[in-house]
Amino acid sequence: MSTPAYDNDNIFAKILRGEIPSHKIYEDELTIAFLDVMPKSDGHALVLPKNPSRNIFDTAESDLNAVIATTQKIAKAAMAAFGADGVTVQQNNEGAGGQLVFHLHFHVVPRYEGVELRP
Ligand code: DGP
Repeated sequence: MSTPAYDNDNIFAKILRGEIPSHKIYEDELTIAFLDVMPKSDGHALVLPKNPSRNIFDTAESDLNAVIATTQKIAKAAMAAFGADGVTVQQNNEGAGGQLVFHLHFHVVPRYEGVELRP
């Protein structure tokens, strides 16, 4: 299997370059997190490596390690900040895997007892 090349014009690349706005909630040397514009629950956030990678198939292990460490921080913060009862972490790869934006990202979706996710 060969992974298509990284597209510098994807929407998250533009957010990383500051060309379009986002509601940023966390940033460090290697990663960034911001709120999803189509949240499936209150506090739905996305965690990305700053370095370009399309998805799990082409990302460097160092970026993957950094992004999962940040995902843990954001998941814990969601519990505290939003009073969530749990958190779903999701990561989609390629169109068939549900990926719409082709810069690697993890969804951090706070969950609330008795509340269904939005479509
Ligand atoms: P995925 O299907 O895993 O590629 O999820 C892409 C997510 O990106 C989807 O939940 C909606 C979100 N999204 C799309 N465009 C934007 C945008 O311009 N800003 C933000 N913050 N999120 C976006």
